[in-house]
Order: sequence, then C-alpha cells, then structure tokens
Amino acid sequence: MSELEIKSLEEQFDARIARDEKIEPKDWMPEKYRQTHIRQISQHAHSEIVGMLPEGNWITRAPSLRRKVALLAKIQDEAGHGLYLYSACETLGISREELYEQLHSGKAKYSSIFNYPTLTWADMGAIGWLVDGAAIINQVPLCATSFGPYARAMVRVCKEESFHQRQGFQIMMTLAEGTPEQKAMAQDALNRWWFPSLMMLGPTDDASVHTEQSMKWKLKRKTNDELRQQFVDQTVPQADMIGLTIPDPTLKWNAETKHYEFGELDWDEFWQVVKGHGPCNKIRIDARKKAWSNGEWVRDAAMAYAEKQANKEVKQAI
Ligand code: BYC
Repeated sequence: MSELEIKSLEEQFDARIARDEKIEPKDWMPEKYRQTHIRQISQHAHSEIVGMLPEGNWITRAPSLRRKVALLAKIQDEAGHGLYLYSACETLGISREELYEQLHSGKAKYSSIFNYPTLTWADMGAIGWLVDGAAIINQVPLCATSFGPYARAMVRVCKEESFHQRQGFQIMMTLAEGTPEQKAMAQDALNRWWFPSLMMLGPTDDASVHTEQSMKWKLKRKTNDELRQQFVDQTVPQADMIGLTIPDPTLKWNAETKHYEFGELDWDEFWQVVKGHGPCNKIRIDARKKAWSNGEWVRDAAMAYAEKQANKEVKQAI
C-alpha cells in the first residue's frame, strides 16, 4: 500500500473515531491502535484471571453457606470476564496461546492489586468494596470505548461488577456492625487495601505514558487521576456510613472544588509491584503456570476429540 493510501485510510479512521463510530475487528485500523488494544485488553483479561486467586483462597473458609455461594459466584464471574476479554483480544489477530505465554513469561502485565495477600475474611469485603469499586469506575467509561468487542464485553462485566461491589460492601458493613474484634478486622482490611486500590487506577497523569494517545483514540475516556478522584469522592462517604476510617490523616473535603483532597501515594511501592517484586507476584504467576500445565491433558483430549469428530464428518461427506 502506498504512503498516500495509508494516509487516506488514517484520515478516514480518525474521522470515524471523531464521529464516535465503533471500530470492528475487520475494519482497517492503524497498527499502533491494534497493538495498544491488544496490550490493554489482554492485561485486563489477565487481571480478571489472576484476580480469582486471592479470593479463591477463601472459598473453603467463608463463614456461612450464603457467603460461600456469593463468593463462588463472584469468582466464577471473574473467570467469565477473563474469557470474554480474551475472545475480544483474539479478534485483533493474536492467539489465546500467545496471550497465555505473555502472561506466564512476565511479558504482559496484570493489575498490581492482585499481588497483595488476603489475610482475613474481611479482605473479601475489602476486595469487593474497594477493588471492584475501583474497577467499576474504570470500566463504566470503557463501555463507550471505540473498539466494538471491548465496549460490548464491558457492558455485562460492569453489571456483574456492581453485584461484586455490593457483596463486598455488605461484608464490610456486617463486620463493622459486629463485635469490636470484627470491626477491627474490617478496619485492618481497609487500612491494607486502601492505598493499593487507589494505585490500581494507574500512575498519575504526568507519569502515564499511554493516556494521551489512548484518549485520542477514545480507548480511554477518562484519565487515571480523574478516575482516582472519582473513586475517592464516592468511597469516603461509604466508609463514613459504616463507621470505618480511611487510613489517610491528610484526607479532607474541599468545599470549593467539591472533591476530597488526599495524600501522596507511594509510587515506589507501585512500580516495585508492577515490576514483579510485590508480596505475591511469584505465588500468583506460579499458580497460573501450574494450572496451565495441569490442564494439558484436558487440552490434548479436547483436540483429539475435535479431530475425531472432523474425520467422522469427512467420512460421512464421502
Ligand atoms: N497494574 O500509561 P499507563 C478486576 C502499567 S480486574 C499493573 O497509565 P494505561 C477484578 C501500564 O500497563 C480489572 N500495571 O497505562 C478482577 C503501563 O505499562 P505497559 C483490571 C499497571 O494502559 C478480579 C504502565 O503502567 N482492570 O476488576 O494507559 C477480582 C504505564 O501506565 C497498572 C483493567 O485492566 C496497574 N494497576 O492505563 C476483583 C482495566 N496501571 O503496558 C476485581 C483496563 C498501569 O506499557 N485497563 N500499569 O508495559 C486500563 O484501564 C488501563 O490499562 C490502566 C492503565 C488504567 C490500568
């Protein structure tokens, strides 16, 4: 294709983005748009799958049958989200095997938040309330993202995340209204998960390398700092309502801006976790690699069965 032809295609593409049209897998798109989407959608899918691990730890230890059923349903939802997202990503011309390989080799990232340990039952509350709460704030704008398959997957994901957020908040509310020990357990979980949840929304805008281009392509509709502010403004009143204290002594309401001001986050800790040196990075990746190798016989059996069926169809056709 000549440079002139590419330029014309780029102009048509930019005009479609400007008109808020969805870009579909078979449409022409700039190679960088494709690669950026593979990066973000695959990292999102990996986050959903790795995100099942810290909660999966607590299924057998849930305090009642009702809590067990709700937690199990939530974790199954995360698996479903991972699968829609892998499928959306595959429409961009990358295979599932390549995506897994990138996760297992450490080439692809997944959310920093899932490299923290879940020490008590209250962590199930804190994850639902804060982590899923932050995820909804990040993902609602993604329902309007420019790439069709990603935008459509996000609609269902957001509906399910809102159930997850409520079940988490309900666990925290119950603990906060319980015995002093239960309330202390809820407060301890909030203390440990608050700052990692704020950092989960990504580096500050001035340190974010992808935001500017992703906003132009309408992949991202809001910047990391905008989403973080929205999360803080939404969550602080919820903590007040259940009598828990946000572990940030500098937090204060600004009546003029109508936003909460909050303290500096520990970005060194964030980058350490992102680079693989968080408390649980190794445990998480080892668990995924083990699951992959344990599943080898299932994949082999499925392939052998598919081959047998295909041969049968060929014979019948003859
Ligand atoms: N963790 O330029 P930036 C869930 C990386 S799971 C690790 O701002 P971008 C749930 C970033 O990738 C929901 N890495 O990037 C599941 C980039 O590095 P690369 C997870 C991070 O993409 C189970 C570099 O830092 N949600 O809900 O414009 C149970 C510079 O950053 C992180 C999604 O994945 C991080 N936190 O913005 C419960 C949402 N942040 O790639 C709940 C989709 C940044 O150049 N993703 N990095 O090597 C996004 O919206 C965006 O990718 C982000 C980052 C806002 C996360």
